[in-house]
Amino acid sequence: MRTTLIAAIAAAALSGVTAPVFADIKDYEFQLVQNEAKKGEAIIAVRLLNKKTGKQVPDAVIAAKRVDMAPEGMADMTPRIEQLPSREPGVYRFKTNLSMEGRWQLSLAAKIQGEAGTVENKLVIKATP
Ligand SMILES: [Cu+2]
Repeated sequence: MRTTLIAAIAAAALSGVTAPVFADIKDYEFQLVQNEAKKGEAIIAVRLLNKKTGKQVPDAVIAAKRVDMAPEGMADMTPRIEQLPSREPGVYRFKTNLSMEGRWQLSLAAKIQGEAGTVENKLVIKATP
């Protein structure tokens, strides 16, 4: 009985017809607009993308944000980071101070309207001289 039910669910999932289409939080991803910034005060722009549709996703709520220098073994270098108003739907902007040349890690967590779960990404941006 149980195996029959599981087989039926598997068959339905494989057919892709009867199974409802769920958007998955894993379909969303933050991407840097630019991979490099000049050392010092910087505005970092990221786009939030729905990888399935290729569309940018506006109105997400940034639940957590952090910048540190973990990629250079300096995880305790954590400058302040502040969210700035968006100028383009689906593009989120942050102001911070990349006080040292090298690779910095931007960690973001966001909630998306109508989706369960949290998008979490770590992005590496290079501070240049
Ligand atoms: Cu450093």
